Amino acid sequence: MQFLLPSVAPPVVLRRIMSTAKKLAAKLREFRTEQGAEHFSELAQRAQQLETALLSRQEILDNPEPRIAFVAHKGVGKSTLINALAGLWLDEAPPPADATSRQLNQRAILPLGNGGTTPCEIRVEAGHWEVRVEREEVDQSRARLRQFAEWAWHKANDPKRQPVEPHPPSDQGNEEPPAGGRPPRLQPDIERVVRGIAGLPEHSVSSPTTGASGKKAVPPKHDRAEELAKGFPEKSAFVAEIEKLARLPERQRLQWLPTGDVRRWLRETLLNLIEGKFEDQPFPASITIRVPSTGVRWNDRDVPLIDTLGLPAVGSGDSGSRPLHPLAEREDLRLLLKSPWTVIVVGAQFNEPPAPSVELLQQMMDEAIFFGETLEDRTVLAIVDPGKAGAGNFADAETERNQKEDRCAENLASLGCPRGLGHVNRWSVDDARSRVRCVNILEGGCEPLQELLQKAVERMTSAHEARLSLAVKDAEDFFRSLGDAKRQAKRRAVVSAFKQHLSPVVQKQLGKARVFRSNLLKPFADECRALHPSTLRSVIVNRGQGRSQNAWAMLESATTRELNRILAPFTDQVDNTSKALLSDPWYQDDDGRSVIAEEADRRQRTVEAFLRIHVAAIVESARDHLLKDGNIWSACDNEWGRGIKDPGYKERVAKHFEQWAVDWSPALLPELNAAEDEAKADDSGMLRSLIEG
Ligand SMILES: Nc1nc2c(ncn2[C@@H]2O[C@H](COP(=O)(O)OP(=O)(O)O)[C@@H](O)[C@H]2O)c(=O)[nH]1
Ligand SMILES: [Mg+2]
Repeated sequence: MQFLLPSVAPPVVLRRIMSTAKKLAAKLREFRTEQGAEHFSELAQRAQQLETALLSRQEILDNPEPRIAFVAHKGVGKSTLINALAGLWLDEAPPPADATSRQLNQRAILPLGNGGTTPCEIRVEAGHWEVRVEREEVDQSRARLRQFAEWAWHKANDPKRQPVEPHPPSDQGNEEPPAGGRPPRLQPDIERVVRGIAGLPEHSVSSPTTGASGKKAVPPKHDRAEELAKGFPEKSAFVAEIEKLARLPERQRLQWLPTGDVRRWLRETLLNLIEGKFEDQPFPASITIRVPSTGVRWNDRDVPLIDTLGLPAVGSGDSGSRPLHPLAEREDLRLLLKSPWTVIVVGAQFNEPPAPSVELLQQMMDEAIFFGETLEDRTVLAIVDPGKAGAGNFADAETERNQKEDRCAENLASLGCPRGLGHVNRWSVDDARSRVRCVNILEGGCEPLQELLQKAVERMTSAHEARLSLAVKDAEDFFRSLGDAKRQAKRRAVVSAFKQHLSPVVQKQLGKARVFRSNLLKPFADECRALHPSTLRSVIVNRGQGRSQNAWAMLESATTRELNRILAPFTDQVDNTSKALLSDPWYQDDDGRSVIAEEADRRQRTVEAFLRIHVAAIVESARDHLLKDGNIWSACDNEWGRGIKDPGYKERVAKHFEQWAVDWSPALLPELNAAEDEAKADDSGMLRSLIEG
């Protein structure tokens, strides 16, 4: 059954935002599914988040179905407020300001007060007078019948067995009876329907005669269910009998239309429904009534009001204790309150507001993530004043109401709203104050309440619009900075590819470099050994002065060759890595090419810096060896005797070697410092390890 408001055409500005949002969402989708998206998974993930935000907020605004749910413990006054808003009085005019609760209840169309608590939620919508019932799942109704039958059978036939009473207030009537105990009793509102449907009503429940005091009706002397049960020695036979009496399959009626005085007709119909009196009624899962107006308007329409199934009454059972998590077993309420178009009116009693709903507020705020990002924008607090204001130590009623509102506002602010979504700015007491109203419906409280609710619907709508605008802005920012972000993603990918490809080469060549440094003259010695003795002799005899094949030329070419052998693999690997990356289509644009070129260049410079440092070290150390280490020369000395002993010869070789280093790597010394700085800044640690190694 659909009783939703038709979609309301949004104003021009909103329409523009919504069409922008649609385009952006499509663009984001395209972006994250485009070719090469695997290369920037972080960006794609961000795009996905932005798309989800856009789509979900858009969807909310595409289907505006505002409604106002009244949530409170039983007897706080939900139904009374709704009855007053929608003007549901038997004689149209509200009762006089000095009416007692009893008079009020007798004139209200909605069942109020003790005995008027309903077994399901009641929705009030604008339209032609009508009552509709949404039926409960048959299995659920059957389970309720069975529980009732078992309870009544035990009460009649097994009175000595300890009853499981008082049952926990959260009990919804579908638990297994504990072993050894009497099955738990159903909640009174539900038992009332079950009895009605089974044709075994308790005589006192049909007339709600008790006032707001919350006192229970006097128990009936003869319980017909109990009497009937006495005739059934077998429990299962009694259960079957109750099921037979209830005739669940025959109960198919879902609609009631007015006859005679519509207002009286509606009141009677509702009372009969909640007492299970109609022969053809199912067990109601929810009741929808249509009346001329709900009293709250938005966009030229009436906003439906929902009277939710009350939370367990407070103080009636175990000395005023309230469950810490009132929504724990109320999936129905959680879903209703989660809906982004539900304005939540939390009801509080006048005595000590926001009690008894403090825990409810706390739980809602604790679970703000579950209830969605606009929870606080949809929540208001109504303090129900049943005519008590001004009776205490206050100058007048107005002062006392104000004081109660302040108290609730402080309480709301102290909950730390808005919660859960990374908000920095919490409500001030003033912010919270605009969401609290103390209402006495008999003393002109109706209009201010309507105003409060209208504002709440507007606040809720603008919150949704603001959130969509925010998502649009985020998506626009994303695309604005996408060029940079993509370039950065490319850079990160390139850097890590180079690092990955170079590090094995670094490890290997580092080993070679160490070996070389520990035995600098080995290449030279190898070179000498490769020469024919007569050639070697001529090299030495020329005393290092000839143009070719003299000793220092050999030393230098051997060192150069060794250095190249160590360094070439670095350079090759830098080239290979560049080529490999460039073969990937993702890098085949200006950005990609320049990022790779930059990184290759940076790596090449790292290698060169290493080279310079290494050469400097080699020269210094080789020079020492050449000058001081007699062993190097002693073989030559022994063999040829001449010239080698001349100290000037060694000096010339050493000097020449130094000059070689300068030629090989110009401006060696200043570069050395720069290379060291570079090493410190090198993120890969390659140069550092090269130097320190
Ligand atoms: N005298 C008086 N009684 C009120 C007023 N508002 C609510 N009540 C009584 O408080 C009780 C609230 O019950 P009800 O609205 O059924 O609470 P619900 O269980 O939350 O729906 C009823 O008996 C009302 O008559 C008021 O302004 N004046
Ligand atoms: Mg009620």
